[in-house]
Amino acid sequence: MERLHDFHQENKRNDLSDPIYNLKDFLRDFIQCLSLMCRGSIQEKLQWAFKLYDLNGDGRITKKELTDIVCSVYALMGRRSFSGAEEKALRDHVDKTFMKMDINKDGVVTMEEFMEICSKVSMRFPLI
Ligand SMILES: [Ca+2]
Ligand SMILES: [Ca+2]
Repeated sequence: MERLHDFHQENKRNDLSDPIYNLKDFLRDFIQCLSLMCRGSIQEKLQWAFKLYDLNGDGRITKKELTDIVCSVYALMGRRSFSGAEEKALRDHVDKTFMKMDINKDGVVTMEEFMEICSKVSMRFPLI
């Protein structure tokens, strides 16, 4: 599992245009991570997912980190700008999602809260 986190952290640091971290290295690491994801337990996969959201690696997900991830997903889908109404709807959605995830309402989502919420969701929508 640490290897998955290391991969994520490395990709945050490495610019893929950097010749030191070339395509061959990237593909090797990516394939290793896919392999681990396929073999890992549900708990390991959720821990890895938490670390993806925890952008600064401090063990807590903030609303800004969740917002940044959602915006990154939209950017990957080709959406880089939003109308005022779309941006408000997006922020409202992030706010509601974050409020559900932040069980003790202290302004951050811990690994424990993340795991608890994900387990409730997976009970409603069982993973095959
Ligand atoms: Ca964080
Ligand atoms: Ca919390």
